[in-house]
Amino acid sequence: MPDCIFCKIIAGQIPAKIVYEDPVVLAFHDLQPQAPVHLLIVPKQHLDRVSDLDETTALLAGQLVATGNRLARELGIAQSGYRLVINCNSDGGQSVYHLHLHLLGGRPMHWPPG
Ligand code: DGP
Repeated sequence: MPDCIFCKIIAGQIPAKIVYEDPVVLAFHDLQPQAPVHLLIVPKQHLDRVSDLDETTALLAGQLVATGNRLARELGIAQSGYRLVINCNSDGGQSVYHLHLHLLGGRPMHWPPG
């Protein structure tokens, strides 16, 4: 998607602090971190939002979560705990319309998030 900021990061057209890449997903530091650990895990395939997942793409959700789990272990926050978040559309707090999973950790999280 030509105007998608995360597609541009995936294509290497704009910089990001990339921490993990495989043929399906890319993980990088959030530009506006909300916690000591705040990574974004995105599928390389462009989907606007989580509600666009269907039977042909649903496995991507598992790959995002599995990558988040592995990165949490590698970053040493698996034991203390972490949060995996996917925002959907405006009321859900989504601001970038390329499906992404937030990995947040390194401090206690509050609930409800507000
Ligand atoms: P969301 O609100 O769920 O759509 O989260 C989008 C996140 O993306 C938000 O926490 C800020 C982050 N973000 C926006 N633009 C950029 C960027 O150009 N680079 C990086 N690394 N993160 C970005």
